[in-house]
Amino acid sequence: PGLLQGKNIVVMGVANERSIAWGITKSLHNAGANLIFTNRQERSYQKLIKLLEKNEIEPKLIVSCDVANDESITEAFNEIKEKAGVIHGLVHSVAFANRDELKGEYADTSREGFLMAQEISAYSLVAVTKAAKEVMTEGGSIVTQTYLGSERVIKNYNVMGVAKASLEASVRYLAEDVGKYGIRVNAVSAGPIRTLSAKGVSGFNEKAGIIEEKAPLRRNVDQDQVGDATLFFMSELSRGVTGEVLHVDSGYHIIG
Ligand code: 0WD
Repeated sequence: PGLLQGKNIVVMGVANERSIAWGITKSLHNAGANLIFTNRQERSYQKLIKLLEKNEIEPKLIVSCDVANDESITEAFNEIKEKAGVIHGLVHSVAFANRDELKGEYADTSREGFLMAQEISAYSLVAVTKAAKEVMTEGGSIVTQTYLGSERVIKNYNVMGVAKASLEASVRYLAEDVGKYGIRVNAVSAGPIRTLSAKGVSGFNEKAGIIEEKAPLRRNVDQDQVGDATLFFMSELSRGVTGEVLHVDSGYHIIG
């Protein structure tokens, strides 16, 4: 049997075939998990239905959830509780910042843009952890997606880098809060991957090129590699690990 046989896992953030959450979906499905999906937009819902059909993945449940809205989060997790009873994992793969704040100088960030990036990209993990822990009555694992721009100044990443720093600090505080219930909280810090969201950050090609040149492995990572690292965090193989940020970036973060 697979590592996640009989486990109910919620995946948030499949927008299309390129989404990191889609690579994660394939890894978790291959390990035998029952998958529950949430998405924000009707457009993503239609894409998800087609992707699942094409890949012969039977979802346990699909619910709509806008992480900017407390009511939407409450409704989504109530429906999950009602229809699935218990969940054992949650994948948070959601972020947002205005495109015009992902270029130029960080010092030009607007108050509104700063708050929006924090709300959707960092506070959302806090809000969904609070809701998910009520349904994780047998213990569980929560995994979010972050990026090196939280630790270092990476050109154009700006307000999102600061939101990711907040997200990673939240991983540590949340890990302490829910550890007593047998729930672990970790993050995967992926190298640059060409997705819908990545298109919003100026100079993507440049970033990917630097990885091929400078990272120890001399190649970029893909959604499947992030998927397998997330599978590790979801499974009992990582039972001794919480509050951690694991770099899946061909080793780029160790290079000065
Ligand atoms: O290079 C990259 N692509 C990296 C991405 C490197 C390292 C980390 N990451 C992170 C991102 O910052 C994000 O946290 O991975 C996560 C997933 O990003 P992605 O796969 O690159 O992006 P994408 O395919 O655009 O998915 C982002 C999802 C979309 O899903 P839906 O179902 O809503 O279309 O985040 C969603 C976005 O729409 N999203 C929201 N979901 C719920 N409520 C919201 C919201 N308010 N806002 C955005």
